Amino acid sequence: MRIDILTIFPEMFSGPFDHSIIKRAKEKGVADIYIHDIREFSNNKHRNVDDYAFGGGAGMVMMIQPIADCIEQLKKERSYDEIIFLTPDGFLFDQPMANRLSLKGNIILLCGHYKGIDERLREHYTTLEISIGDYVLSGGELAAAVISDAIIRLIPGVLNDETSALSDSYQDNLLSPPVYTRPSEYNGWKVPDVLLSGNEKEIIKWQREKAIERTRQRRPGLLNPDQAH
Ligand code: 6GU
Repeated sequence: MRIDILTIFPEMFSGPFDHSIIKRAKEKGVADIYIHDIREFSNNKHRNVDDYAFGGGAGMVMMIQPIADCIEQLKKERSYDEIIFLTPDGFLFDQPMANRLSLKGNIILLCGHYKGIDERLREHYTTLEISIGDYVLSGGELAAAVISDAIIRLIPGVLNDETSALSDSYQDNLLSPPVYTRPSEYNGWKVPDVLLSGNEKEIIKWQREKAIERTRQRRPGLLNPDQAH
C-alpha cells in the first residue's frame, strides 16, 4: 500500500512513522508513506497557500491551485483508490473504515488547515472525508498519522501472532479485558486467581465477562450499535 500525505507541515511527520510497527511495515516494503509539502506547489514568491474567504468571516481558506497541482501531479504517476480529506466535519473514522481502507492500493491523505479548504477541491477531487473524533484539532496532520497507523497495522504480514489485530478492542465491538504480567503479587496487589489457574475455559469466560463489563460502563453504545452515535 502507498499513502501520499499532502500537508503544509511536513516536519510533523518526522517521528510518528519511525517507530515500532509502522517502521517495520515500511522496512518490509508493505507500506510506503510519502510526504508532500503543499507550499512547494505555490505559484507566488511568498509561497502562499491560503487566502481570505469570499463573503468574509474569520479565518483563511486553503486555496485551490497548490493542492490541485500536487494532486494532478500524483495522479499522472499512478491512479488512486481514494483521495481523503481530513476534516472535523467528515465521516467518523472507526475500525470498520480502517479495515476497508487497509485493502486499498494507493490513497492520498489531504491535511486541512485554517478555516478549511476551497469547497471546489472537495467537489472535484475528494472521494472521502474523514474526522477522527468529536473534537477540533489544529490541522489534519495528527489525524492523518492516526489513520495511517490504524490502516497499516491491518495489512497482512505487518502484525505477528502476538500483536494480532484479531484480539483488538473494537474488532468484536468489545473493549479489551484487563491484562497482567509477572510478578503475580506486587505490594500486596494480586493478579486475579483465575488467570493463574491454568483453566483455559474459565480464563476465556472471565476475560469475556470483564470485556463486557468494561464496555457496558465506558462505551454502552458499542453493545447497542443502533444507538452508537
Ligand atoms: Cl480530521 N481534522 C481536524 N482539524 N480536527 C479534527 C479532525 C480532523 N478529526 C477530529 N478533529
